[in-house]
Amino acid sequence: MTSEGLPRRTGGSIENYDVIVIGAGVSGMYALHHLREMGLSVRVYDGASDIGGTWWYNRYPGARVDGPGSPFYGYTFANELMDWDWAETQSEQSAVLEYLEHVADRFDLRRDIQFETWVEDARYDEAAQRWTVETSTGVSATAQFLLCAVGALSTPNMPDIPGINDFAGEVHHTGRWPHEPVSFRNKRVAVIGTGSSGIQSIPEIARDADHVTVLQRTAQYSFPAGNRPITPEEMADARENFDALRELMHENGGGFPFEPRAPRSALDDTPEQRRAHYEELWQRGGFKFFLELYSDIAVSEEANATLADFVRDKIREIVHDPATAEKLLPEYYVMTKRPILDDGYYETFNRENVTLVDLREDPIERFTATSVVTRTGEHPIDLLVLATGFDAISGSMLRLNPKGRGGLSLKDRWTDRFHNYLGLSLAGFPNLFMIHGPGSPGVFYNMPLGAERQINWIADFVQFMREQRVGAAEPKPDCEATWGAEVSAIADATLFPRTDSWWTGANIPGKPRQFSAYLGGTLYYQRLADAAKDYAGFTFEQADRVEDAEAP
Ligand code: NA7
Repeated sequence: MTSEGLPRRTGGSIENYDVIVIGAGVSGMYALHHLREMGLSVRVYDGASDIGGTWWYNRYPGARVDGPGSPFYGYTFANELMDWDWAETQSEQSAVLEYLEHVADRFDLRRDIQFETWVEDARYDEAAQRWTVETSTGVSATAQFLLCAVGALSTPNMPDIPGINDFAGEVHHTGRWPHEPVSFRNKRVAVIGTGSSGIQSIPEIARDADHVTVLQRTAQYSFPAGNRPITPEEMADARENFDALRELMHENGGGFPFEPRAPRSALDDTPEQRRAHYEELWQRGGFKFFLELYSDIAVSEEANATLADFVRDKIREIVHDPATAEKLLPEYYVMTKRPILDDGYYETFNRENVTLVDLREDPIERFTATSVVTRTGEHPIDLLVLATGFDAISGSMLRLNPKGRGGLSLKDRWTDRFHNYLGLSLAGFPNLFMIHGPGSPGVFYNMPLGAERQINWIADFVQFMREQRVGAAEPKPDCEATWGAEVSAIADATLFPRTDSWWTGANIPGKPRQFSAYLGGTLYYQRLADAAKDYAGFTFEQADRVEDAEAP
């Protein structure tokens, strides 16, 4: 197949493609490669200056892979990419970015990516059966398909605190970290936020800064990252057995190369056995902690309390000052906010130069040019770190705000909940696909692998549409409703929706409160396979305008 016969450029400013991909992160890069291999013309736009998405932006000190360890956080589509040498299990940001640069070079991706180009508008043209995008550089482009690889964690959440814009010192959001080094030396630093980004960066900042004030709204459960060098033997083994490991990853509910474990309740063990089990996992550290846990931690309040108590005891044990330890004790159901991996987070509060402010009892009142003022006093600071997270999962799609049939905007469609089908398509928005959007496993799955699997499905669907000379396809509203009910039913059987988190949208004022990830593990991929048998969940319009001589 080739482009649809329309000129690639008309009048110098309108370009026409088969597929427009928004985002050149892990997902967008693979989408470009795979769709281009199919013979489609593809154009990728990204606001950043180079590839990498989340790994391009999140350069804060301590930023590391905190999901599946290397070498299994990466692409699986080409065995040769396993030749890459990973140094550590929890690779640092620069190592992941280097790997992605290598992938971009190896598959010559950059020639079809336009960087420093923000897609400002995306509109569906019903008559043409095509999407038109307008970009910040003045270039407009059209394509039959719009693939939104806009990132599940890429729209920063900027706190709205009185006087914050009056603060005269440096201000950096962890998700928009400067490329030039940030020096903390001889500086008094305040960090707002104790999610993964805050907890990864605070120990690093504290090593250099004169003083660090940690402004904590919610005390967190954090677990040892267990980072260590990867041995040459481990790399050799992973390379040799990658075909089998990939299969294991497909069979595992989280996309990891681990054998499925027989379910075992925390309540079947004695308190001593449980403690020994938790202690062993704690000492080993890493994401495997969560995968080797009892199977009912996230569903039974009683089982949950056993792990929560264990971590609270650890905090009391590690932190010397009892008053500080008390403030650090989390109260929510453990695991119901994104589990955090750290390297010496709680220990950092034993340093002389670190102060913890519990914002629940001592809230921020305002910023001045030189300080942050809380109810009980003023903290003079030189530099402010916003580790305040993201408008996650649905946020980047809402910021793009595509306009579908009849000009309906996504913002107007997603007022009550994040309607979607299979976590990748939207009724009223034909030929538009999302990667890691609401309704998909997204952040609950090994993300590069999840992206590959969604993109492979979308690519097969595109192929099917072109073979059938279909111009437009969109999901049926009743299939969206059934999908939404399934996503919610699975989540409601767990403790996850009971906690305020970015998984539920609770971190962004005014967002629909909905647990938006699909928690069914491998069932998701079964559902995708079933849907692709006859694509009965979609309505189709024949191609009226697509004049592709070579299309079947
Ligand atoms: P998170 O996990 O959303 O953490 C953000 C933190 O910032 C969290 O502690 C929030 O407290 C806090 N926050 C947000 N807004 C405010 C305001 N206005 N005042 C005080 N505190 C605030 O984002 P991360 O970047 O750490 O991690 C995102 C994911 O990236 C991570 O899970 C990995 O998957 C990679 P809250 O808990 O909401 O009370």
